[in-house]
Parts: sequence; structure tokens; C-alpha cells
Amino acid sequence: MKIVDARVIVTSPGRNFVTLKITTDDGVTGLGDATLNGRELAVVSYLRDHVVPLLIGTDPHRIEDTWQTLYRGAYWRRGPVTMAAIAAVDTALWDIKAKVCGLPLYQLLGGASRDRVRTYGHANGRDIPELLDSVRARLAEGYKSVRVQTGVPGLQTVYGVHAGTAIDAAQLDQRALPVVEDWDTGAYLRHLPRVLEAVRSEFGPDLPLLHDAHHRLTPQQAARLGKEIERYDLFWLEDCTPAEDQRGLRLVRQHTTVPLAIGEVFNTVFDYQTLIDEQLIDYVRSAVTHFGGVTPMRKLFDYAAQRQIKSAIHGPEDISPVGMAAAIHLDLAVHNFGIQEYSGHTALTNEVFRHAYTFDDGHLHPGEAPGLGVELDEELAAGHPYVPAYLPVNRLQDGTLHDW
Ligand code: GCO
Ligand code: MG
Repeated sequence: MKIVDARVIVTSPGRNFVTLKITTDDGVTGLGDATLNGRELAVVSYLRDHVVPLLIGTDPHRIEDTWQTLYRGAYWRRGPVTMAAIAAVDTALWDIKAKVCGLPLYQLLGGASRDRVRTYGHANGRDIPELLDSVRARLAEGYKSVRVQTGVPGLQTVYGVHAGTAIDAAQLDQRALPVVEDWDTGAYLRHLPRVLEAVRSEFGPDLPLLHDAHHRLTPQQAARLGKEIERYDLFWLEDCTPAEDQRGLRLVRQHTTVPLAIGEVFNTVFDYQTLIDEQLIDYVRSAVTHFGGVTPMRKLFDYAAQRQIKSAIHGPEDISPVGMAAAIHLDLAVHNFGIQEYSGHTALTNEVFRHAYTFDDGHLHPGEAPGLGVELDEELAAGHPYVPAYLPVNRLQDGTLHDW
């Protein structure tokens, strides 16, 4: 069996997605997600100009060897662009192998370790009453665990409440620039305990609650926040610091028992080394799409399991249904599964990417279709071409750039 074609398809059914489609001489096709939100075209070039020529004529069954060739063979290793490109190839090859076997991918990963995959959804509000309504809406949709984000008094826009990079009409003039949001760490630290108090008193002690600090705090600030919110029994506090300095998490860990989740912007296992070795976190958050694919995710989870750390694959709207499907197969198979983030996609996105996975009663299942179980409608995709779009940037009130 040989790879005879590999094409990169960019489509924007409401937001941009980058998909690699690999075809073999037997006519079997595989899909991989390479969407890097706000930097999509860099990955398109990396794939088209530097990866596709290396794939043509090779054996699609040699997944590990292809991964090592793309990772080590480039000499220049790691980084989000490289690892998103490798992820797309790896995922597409797993899709092909599973289709050839006539099995859903999870069967090749060891089979199901559970019957269904628990998820959490997003509740957002400009203020606390709007947030409480949003939690009610998620519960009505079936979610059993909810991430809560609100606006902070005195700030115009806050992570989770603003639109992110969904494409709006103003961006269709093709000159989109990042939206500038504002930030005040003190105001946020004072506000969050009140938010959690309100949510707990409305919904009681049993509802698993999550919160994403979105890389905004220093280790000292995160340690203080963790102590203050311990009594609200969070399922986790996410990305409390940027974690580029992994040692910073030692300070947070020494001061609080709040479970910590980190890793959505990481792209190799080396970003986790201190965090896992010293058990400084409880959940690893990487996405198949940004971490080099199914192969290294499986290795990451096995490494994390040695320190009783669980999986929590990143699953926002900017992971395409192809990346989501790969995540759900892993979730069903790995023993140390924790939870799966699931925001869902627009109806149009689900038409462009028809998928076998289902969401029911707050749980996902990958379905039983061979491979990943996702088909890309290329004609429909072509009707929704790429639109330039950026994630916001964040500035303190004196204008200093801060982490978003
Ligand atoms: C999450 C994330 C996302 C990111 C987004 C960036 O926890 O889901 O923080 O909302 O901001 O994926 O592209
Ligand atoms: Mg996050």
C-alpha cells in the first residue's frame, strides 16, 4: 500500500479549519486536523510545501516511522506549526489503518475502557446573573460538568465571554486584526470567589465546576487564588499561569489542593516533564491537533499515568470535528481518562464534517464507523473559503501587553 495523494483543505464554515486528506493507491482515505487558530496558513504551507512531497510513495501503515521521520528528520523540532502539521499526518494515517482493519480507531488503541466519555461544557456570562442562566442552559443540554467564566466588574471584555475567532461580518473585508481586550488581575482575583460563591449557592455542592484562568496569573497570584477558592471544590483550575516556566507550578502546588489542569498550548511531552515528574498538575490538556497526533498523545497519557495524572483533551470550537473524533477515540480507550472538553460545532460545520461521534446525556461516544468516523464534504467546504481571523490580545489598563 502506498500514499498517492495528500491534499490540504482549508474551509471556514463559521471559523477556519485546516484538514489534511491522504489517499492511498487502494483508494482508502484518511483525515487529519491541522487547525492552528489565528496562524492557520503557516501550517498549510508547512504541509503543502514541506511535508506532502515526503509522503507521496510511502507506506501509510508505517505510522511510527513516518512520525519519527517528520519530527527528527526536519532537524528543527517542536513548535506549534510543526507539531500541528505532524498531527494531521499521524491522525490521517491512523484513520487509514483503522479503515483498512474495518474497525473504529479506539479498537486499535486497546479497545474501550469505558462505555461513554464524560464531558464538560462552557457557561459564560457578562455578569453573574447571565452566567447562572448559561449554567442552566448547559444543564438543560445534558452537560453534567460545567466550566464557568464571567466578565469582571470594570473590564470591557474577558476571556470566555468575548467571541474569540468566530468569523463575523466585519472580518469579511479580509483585513481582520486582533481585537484588544483589557485586563486587571487584582479585579479578577477579587471577583472570582464571588462568582463561585454565587454558582455554588444556586446549584449546590454536587455539580462539578471548572474554571479557566487562561494564563493570566503569576505563580504567587495563582497560589493565593487557589487557597481562596478551595472551599468551592473545583473540578479544576485551568492554566493558572502560562507554565512556560514549569518550576513555577511548585509554588502553586505548595499552597493549594485545588486540582490543576495545564497544557492546551503545549506541543511535546518535554513541555510537561517537570509538571509530570513532580506531580505538579492533575490533568494534561493537550489536543491531538497540536501535539503531533494520536501517537504522542497515547505516550503522554501513559507517562502521566505513572504519576496518577489524568487526560483532559482540549476540545474548543477551534479543534475541527476531525480533531474531536480522534480525541474521543483516545478518551474511550485510555485507562487514565479524566474528562473531555466539548463545545460542539455549528450546524454548518457538522454538515461539512459529517461525523459518527454522538453527544448524548452529557457524554460522547466515537461511534462504530471504521477509522475516525468523519467524512469531509469537499464541495460544501469549498463554498466556505478561508477568512483571515485572529485571537484577541490582552492589555493592562495602562496599555502593557498581558497574556491572553
Ligand atoms: C479552552 C481554551 C480555548 C482557547 C482557544 C484558543 O480551554 O477551551 O482556553 O478557549 O482559548 O482554543 O484557540
Ligand atoms: Mg483553556
